[in-house]
Amino acid sequence: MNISAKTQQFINQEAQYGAHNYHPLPVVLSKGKGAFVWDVDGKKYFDFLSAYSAVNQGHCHPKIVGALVEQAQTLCLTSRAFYNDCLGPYEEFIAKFFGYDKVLPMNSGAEAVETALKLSRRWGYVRKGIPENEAIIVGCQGNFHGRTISVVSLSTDPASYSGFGPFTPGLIKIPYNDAAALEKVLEAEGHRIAAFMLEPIQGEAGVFVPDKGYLKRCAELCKKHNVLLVADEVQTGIARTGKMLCCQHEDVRPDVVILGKALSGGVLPVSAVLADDDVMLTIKPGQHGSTFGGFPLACRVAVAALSVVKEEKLAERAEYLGEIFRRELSKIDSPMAGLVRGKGLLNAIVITPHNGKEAWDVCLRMAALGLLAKPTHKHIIRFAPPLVITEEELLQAVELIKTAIETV
Ligand code: IF1
Repeated sequence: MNISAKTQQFINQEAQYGAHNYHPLPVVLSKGKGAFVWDVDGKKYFDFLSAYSAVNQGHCHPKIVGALVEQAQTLCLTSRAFYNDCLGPYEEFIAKFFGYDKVLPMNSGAEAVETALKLSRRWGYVRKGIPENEAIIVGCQGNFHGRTISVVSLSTDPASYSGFGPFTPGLIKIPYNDAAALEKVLEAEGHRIAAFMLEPIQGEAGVFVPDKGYLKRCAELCKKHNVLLVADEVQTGIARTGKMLCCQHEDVRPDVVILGKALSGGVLPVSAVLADDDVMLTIKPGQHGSTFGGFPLACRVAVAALSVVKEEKLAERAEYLGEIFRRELSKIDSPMAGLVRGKGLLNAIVITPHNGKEAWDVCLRMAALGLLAKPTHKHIIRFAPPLVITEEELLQAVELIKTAIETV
C-alpha cells in the first residue's frame, strides 16, 4: 500500500503522542458520507466496518447531524441534577420503540453493560432473594462486552484481560451456542444466578452465528430458573442483522437489552439499557448514573437516529442486501476464501493463509483498491457496511473484495 507523506505524518503523530492501544490500517480518514469515507489525500473508500456498526445510518446522516447541530446551539448538558426537555420525550420514544417499560441512558457500550450487570445483581437481591454478595452472572466464552475491569473479568480473550487483574468475582463463563451448558449451570447454581448475558451473534469472536433455536432455548431456561436474560445488542442491534434487534430473529424478548453504537448513528457516544419496571425500578435515586447519561444532545440525536432506521427501512434493507452479499461472496473462487457467515449486513469471511499472505494482507489490498475492513482474530475479516449502501454499490464492493482476495 502506498503511504503518502501527509498520511505518514498523522500516523507518526499518533505514534508519538497517543497511547499505543491500537494497530490501525495505515489510512487516515478525514471525511465521510453515507457508505463512503475519504482519506487526507482525497482517496475514496467503501466503509465496510462502519465504526464497528455504529454508523448503520451512514456517515453524517443529514437528519441526525441536523438534530445534533440544532440542539447544540440550544442546550448541550444539564446533568441529571435537573430535568431537561429532551430526556422525557426520548425516554418515551425509545421505550415504545423497543417495547419496554423503561430505559436507563448511559454513554458508551461498556458503561451500559456495567449498568446491566449492576441492575441484574440488584434485581437478584431484592426480587429473587439471593443472599447478599452471592449473586452470580453467567456469560459466554468468546464474548466481547467492552473494556472495563468487570467486563474484562468476564472475557476469555487474554488480550482483553491479561495483566488487568484482580478480577471481579461472581462471574461464570460457559461455552457459547451450548444450551446444555447453560442448563447444567442453572441446575447447579440457579438459586444464586441473577442473569445470563450474551451477544445474540458474537461479533468480535468472528461473527459467530449460533444455531437456530439457541436463543429461544436460552430464554426458556432462564425463565424456568427465574434468571434474567440479558442481550448485549450493542453491535447486533438497531437493524444491523436484518431486524431491529437480533433477538427478534427468534422471537425472543430479553429481560434486559443493552444498546449503544448505532443508537446515535455514530454521532455521539450514546448507550442505553432497556428493561421492565420489575427490574428497572430496583435501582433508586443516587444509586447509579453518569454526568452525561441522557444529556439533551444525546436524546435528540438518538430519536433522530432511530427515526432514520425506521423511515429508511434499514432493517429490511440489511436483510435483503445481506442475502445478496453472502451469496456473491460465496462465489469467490480462491484458495484463500473460506466460509462466509453472518446475518443481515453483519458478515465475515474466513481467510485461509496462502503463500505467506493472511487476512491482514487482504485488508491492505482491499484498502489499496478502495474498501476498508479489518481482520478480527487474525484469519477472519468482518464486513459491515452502513445499511444505507445501495444494491449497486454493494455489488461494486463485492467485486473489489473479490479482486483483492484473488490478487493479494
Ligand atoms: C474497540 C470488537 C466490535 C461490543 C459489544 C459492548 C461493546 C462492544 C457486543 C462496548 C464494543 C467494540 C469496541 C471497539 C471494537 C469493537 C468490536 F472488535 F472489539 F469486538 F465491534 F466487534 N458490546 N465493540 O461489540 O462498547 O464501550 O466500545 O462503546 O475498539 O474496543 P463501547
